[in-house]
Amino acid sequence: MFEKNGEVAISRAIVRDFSDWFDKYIVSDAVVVGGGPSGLVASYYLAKRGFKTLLIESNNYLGGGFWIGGFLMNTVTFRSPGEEVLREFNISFRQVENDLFVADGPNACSKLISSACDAGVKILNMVKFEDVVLKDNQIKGVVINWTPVSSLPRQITCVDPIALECKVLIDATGHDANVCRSLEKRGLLKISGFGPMDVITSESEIVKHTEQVYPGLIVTGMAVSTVYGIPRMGPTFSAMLLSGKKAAEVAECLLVAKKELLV
Ligand code: 48F
Repeated sequence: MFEKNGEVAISRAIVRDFSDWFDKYIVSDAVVVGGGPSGLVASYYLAKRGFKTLLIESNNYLGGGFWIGGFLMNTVTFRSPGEEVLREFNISFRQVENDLFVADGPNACSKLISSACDAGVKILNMVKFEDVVLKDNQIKGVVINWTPVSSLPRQITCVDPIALECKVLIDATGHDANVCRSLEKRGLLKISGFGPMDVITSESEIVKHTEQVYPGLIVTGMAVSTVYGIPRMGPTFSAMLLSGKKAAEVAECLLVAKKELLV
């Protein structure tokens, strides 16, 4: 029934294909850290606009907190104008009251993942952002390692990380803001910590403050609330989608400006 390709051919196919594409992405236009809703949307728009985009996710699965809404119930909610982005990603949704919409988490999340892949985003899952590469007060790349390395006892995991180069880096690591934290611990960035829940304030402020926080570093999604002390918002997602979209626009402006400088 099946052709005769054996174990060696299969191992070789994996090693060659992975090494081939990974080699090409040792230098990228944009690296997005975190594959939750904001990171998926940001990387989708960047790849769609023709930028070489690498997404790094520490979990095996992508999607972050977008599979499940609040209280382990997988209905996800969106306040207007988030439905515009749902339409762009072909995600089906239902109106529950004026300007409030719901969708099924698994459907919405898988559509974001699939759209990002189809747009050409390359993905390193099970890979953890550890640190930035920083030269002349400018972000130049990321230091990464396989996720299991950090989960095993130190005596058997003295494994050095490797570094990748990028022109623009996006922190989409959610509440932890792990990329921004790596600057904070060197005294290069101030982080306020997110405030108590207030969805009406939170969503607008997060989109408004989706911006470059350090030369070459843009912050998006809930990481914005952590950096700027903005209230948390709980299980609603329009700001995640619109913040991801804005992060891609900000990144595009930086990438175009950098390209013009080189000409
Ligand atoms: O938490 P997450 O979904 O972030 P987001 O895009 O969306 C937040 C909402 O899900 C929700 C909310 C608002 O609706 O309150 O929480 O801002 O996804 C963050 C992703 O980043 C990954 C993490 O595994 C998750 O998938 N991540 C975190 N730290 C690292 C990382 C790291 N050091 N390296 C790689 N990935």
